[in-house]
Amino acid sequence: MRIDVFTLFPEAFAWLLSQRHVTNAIGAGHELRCVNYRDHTPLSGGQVDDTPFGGGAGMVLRVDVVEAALRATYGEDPVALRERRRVIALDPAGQLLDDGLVDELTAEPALTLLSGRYEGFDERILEHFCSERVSIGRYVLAGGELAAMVLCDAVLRKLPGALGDERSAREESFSAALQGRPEYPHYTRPAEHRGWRVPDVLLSGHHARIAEWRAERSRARAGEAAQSLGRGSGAELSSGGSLP
Ligand code: 6GU
Repeated sequence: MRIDVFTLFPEAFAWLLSQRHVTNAIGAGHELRCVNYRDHTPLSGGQVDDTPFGGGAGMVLRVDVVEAALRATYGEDPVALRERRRVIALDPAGQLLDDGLVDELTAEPALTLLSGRYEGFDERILEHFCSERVSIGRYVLAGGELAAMVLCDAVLRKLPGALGDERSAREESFSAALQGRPEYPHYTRPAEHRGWRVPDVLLSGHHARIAEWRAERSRARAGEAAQSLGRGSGAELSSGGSLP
């Protein structure tokens, strides 16, 4: 997997690049690169954005600047690039990121992420250079960098070898192994703290009963989560979270 993140703030990704699952993934041959739009702008003074036509607040990332950065990186017309590679704009109004989409992206050989800043992208970037728009939730962040990092984190930790123990990514919240439901509760030592006891079944060493208890707790949590969203069975938690 190779992920290229286009951003005005590549230094923001230093923390992500220092994380164990990311260094593990990179050690296993995967790549995470940042490209600064500003390094490729054809405009003077490092200009990358401009005021919106028609007036209004904020600044808009320019289409010519994004084209130059994509061309310099891939050596081809970005209109052709998106036909053979997923080029994802981080956009609060995009498709909501969930475990299913993360799995789909993890299976790709390469991803390109475009972060916007200020008021976002010139619409022609989205229309002509991107294969899709992805959002991490229905709220607005000041820029796409945190959203890009969320996506990278979620994808990279699923790559073989990224986590110390492969089981961590298999049987976790929203995974197929748990039928899309939230994960069961975990406990560790001490077995009792201020009178709060770990459920006896977990101390029993009885693997079948433990598995049954975990499945039951996972189902119960799906029900609670569904109720807090004010709707049905909890199964829809796994299916994209699109709101009515
Ligand atoms: Cl992808 N970008 C921004 N700027 N805000 C967001 C988002 C993305 N997803 C949720 N909020």
